[in-house]
Amino acid sequence: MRLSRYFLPILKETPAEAQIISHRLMLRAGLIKQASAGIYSWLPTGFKVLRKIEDIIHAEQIRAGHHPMLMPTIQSADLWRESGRYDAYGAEMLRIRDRHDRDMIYTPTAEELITDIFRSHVTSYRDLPLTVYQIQWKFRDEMRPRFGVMRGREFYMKDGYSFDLTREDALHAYNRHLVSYLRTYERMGLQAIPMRADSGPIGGDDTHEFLVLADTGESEVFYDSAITDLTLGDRDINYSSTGQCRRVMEQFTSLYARTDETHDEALFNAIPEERRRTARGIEVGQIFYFGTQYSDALSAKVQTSDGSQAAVHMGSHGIGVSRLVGAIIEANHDDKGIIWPEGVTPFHVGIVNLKQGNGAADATCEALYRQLTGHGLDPLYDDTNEQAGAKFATMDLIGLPWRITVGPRGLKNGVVELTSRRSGVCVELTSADAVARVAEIYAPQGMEK
Ligand code: P5A
Repeated sequence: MRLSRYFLPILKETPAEAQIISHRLMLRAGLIKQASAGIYSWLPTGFKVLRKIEDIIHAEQIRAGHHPMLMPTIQSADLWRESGRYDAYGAEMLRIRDRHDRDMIYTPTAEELITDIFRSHVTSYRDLPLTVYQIQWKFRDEMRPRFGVMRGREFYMKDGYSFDLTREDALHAYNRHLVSYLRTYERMGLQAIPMRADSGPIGGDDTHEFLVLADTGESEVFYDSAITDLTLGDRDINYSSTGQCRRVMEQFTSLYARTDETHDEALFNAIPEERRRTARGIEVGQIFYFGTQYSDALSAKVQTSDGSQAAVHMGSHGIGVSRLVGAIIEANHDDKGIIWPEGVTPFHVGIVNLKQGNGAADATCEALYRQLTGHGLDPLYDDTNEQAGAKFATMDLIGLPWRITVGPRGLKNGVVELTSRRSGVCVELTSADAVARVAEIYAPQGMEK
């Protein structure tokens, strides 16, 4: 993309209404614009990041054997009355009346609708296990929408639903989700710690939240510092292996890590003092096992091998897709702006032309642009007539992980500069080597897809 043709509405001033850094940076870098309280438009650069996050989620869900689908945002109140949640959900649920005076709702979650689809089509234990998911907008009329996309009213969520014949199978689905979520967050450059949590209005016995540590997080968390040493890395996971998923799950959940809702002072104090940590965290996902709560209420049964009818065991699993954009920025920024992890960056590399209109500089930038694009990369070329300082400030603010700087002085020696946004380290190399280096940096991600 050429910046002169792009829509990147950068704000010079820090918006007064934004209280936390990610919200400020999202507004300043032209990622979002508030439409009304807790409701945002996603401008082109923000939308690119959102799509990158979605792509990672889809890839990891499909790898775990789950099927993508899509359900409507507006639903009839009838199913919610059947489950008992129409009244129970309270003021957070946006209730709408259509022209025929029928009660409708804007979906805050979709357990009811998916259970209705399930009971209409699945009648035999032979069709189990089954896990489907969607990435769809949700609405919760939060009392205090705040911190930008972190606590929105309209927000984008991955919501998955699993159906199993037995509790044992359902627990495998739970563990499989826990493991696949760890990989999903790691690919976004985040460490999200699974913590035992409270189930709230979703219900259920077993639930873990995934928290990214950040000072601005809304939850208070208590954990054993040893947990932050754990990573999945490039461990090969066989998602159909009950034993392997359980072992990884146990490894990541055996150390103490809880939110304030489930915190147990006595257990916490049993951790060696030097490893006890109290911090704040952003909840970027939550998984639930709730047994037959919804299948009993909505009569979702299958025929078992002995011919009897059994209510299915269910779980649901959520990732806060739009919230993740804010969470990633909270965890990756400095005083100049955002520092995108490579997995979610809106553009792979920025090209800064220090002297627009200089023949050699223009020609080198054009060639770089062509060659990077030829490698399947997505560069952002600042071809505007701004001063060098302003161009650097823009690149630093929008946070592309790599920048190639081209100027007449360097070109006299046959070199351009390649700079890492994160470390600030800058190397001089030929433009061909710069292209090869950037292509190499992104190669492993290309292969994962
Ligand atoms: C799981 C999927 C559920 O709704 N039902 C379907 C279950 N879980 S949850 O924990 O309530 O939400 C899942 C994730 O969505 C994000 N989230 C939000 N993001 C932005 N603004 C909000 N108001 C908001 N509410 C929830 C969180 O990341 C949460 O973990």
